[in-house]
Amino acid sequence: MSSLKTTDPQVYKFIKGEEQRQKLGMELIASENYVSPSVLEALGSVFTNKYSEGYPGRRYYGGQEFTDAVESLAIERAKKLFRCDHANVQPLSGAPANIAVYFAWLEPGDTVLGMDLTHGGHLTHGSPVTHMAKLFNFVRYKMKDVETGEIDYDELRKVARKEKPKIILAGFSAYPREPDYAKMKAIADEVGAITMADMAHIAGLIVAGVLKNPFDFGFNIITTTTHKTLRGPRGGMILSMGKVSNPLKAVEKTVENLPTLIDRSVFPGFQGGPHMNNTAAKAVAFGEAMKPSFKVYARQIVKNAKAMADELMKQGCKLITNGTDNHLMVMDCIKSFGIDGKEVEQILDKIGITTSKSTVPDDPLPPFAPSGLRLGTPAMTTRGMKEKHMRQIAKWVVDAAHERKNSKVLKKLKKEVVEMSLQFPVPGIK
Ligand code: DSN
Repeated sequence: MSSLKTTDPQVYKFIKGEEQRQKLGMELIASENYVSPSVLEALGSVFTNKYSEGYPGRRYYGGQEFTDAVESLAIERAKKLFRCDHANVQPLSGAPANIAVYFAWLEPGDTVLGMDLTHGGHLTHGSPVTHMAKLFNFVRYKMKDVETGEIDYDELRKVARKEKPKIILAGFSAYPREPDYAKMKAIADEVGAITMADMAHIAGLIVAGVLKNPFDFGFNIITTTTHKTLRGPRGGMILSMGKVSNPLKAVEKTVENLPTLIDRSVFPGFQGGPHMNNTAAKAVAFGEAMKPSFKVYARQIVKNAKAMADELMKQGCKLITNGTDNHLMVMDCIKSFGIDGKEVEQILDKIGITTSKSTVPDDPLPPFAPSGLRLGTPAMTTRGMKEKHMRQIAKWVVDAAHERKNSKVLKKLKKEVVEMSLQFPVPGIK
């Protein structure tokens, strides 16, 4: 960064500071990861200079020889990874991807049936604070048993029959188990809804074959972010099944036409020019996810999460659903330590372990200081850590929470965290 260092030392200093933070600390935020140096190079490439409104072969600007090629490559790789008919790689992130789907299929006032936010659903699945909640009617399902994580499919069917949703939405940002996609699809068929899976958190685990692919159960649409377990640049993507046709021509609203409806919803319906440096970086990340080593990585993420969950429970912590089948776990901090998730997050910040507070099912506490804490293993697995390291991290989490008033102990824990972090380099950081 010799140019930046000279021209803008302030920004240079912040980037270097962030590099140090990432290098010396441990990243347990379940939705974060470290991209490869190749993804970073594509992100920092001259593709950032280019406007490419439209789709490959059908753009509103000239000079698209290489942008067309790179977007087509990203699309082909995404389709192969998820085994689907169509991929739109232009959504700027997960929220725009979800919103584009709603606008592709719904009319104002239509109903979507999704998971309750405190049970693991996501803000963009119709939280009352979102703009989407003003336009569409979002209704909810929950877990039947928070001890096992089993979704209440009877209730889901009851609500679906009553509310007649146009979309049944599977997908979560804080749910440690796997849903029964077949049951959801059957209920959707009963009430004439399409099925959408927001797989942002687990996309990497799906393409690696570690978790089930909703398309194998007849789902119509998958939305996802491209960072998180997929380990690409920050961005979004919509995958779908159906007939692919010219996105610049209007089509009838049918299930068969979903790919075209989605394309038209993303552009010109919702977004302007796609970020082509991001598209290039997505193509690189998808290429990486096709390699056999990615399968090994994804399997290790889950092994690590299970080890961390097991150790936390051995140390007396209460986890929602008593464990995990994926990359994340949610700890009830009130039950585990008698303090809320915000406080535990702040204590862990002091020792160099980064986490994110989280609600627990039907949380009586507010979202900014909720009862829970979410932890995940994708990032530390990228750095090469294995089960024994996860157990050690779990012990540090518990020690820090118990010894929160003892600054001497916290200082000692931070030193240990830094020492172990330095043994596991962050890709792209020297
Ligand atoms: N903000 C992401 C997460 O942390 O789960 C989801 O959008």
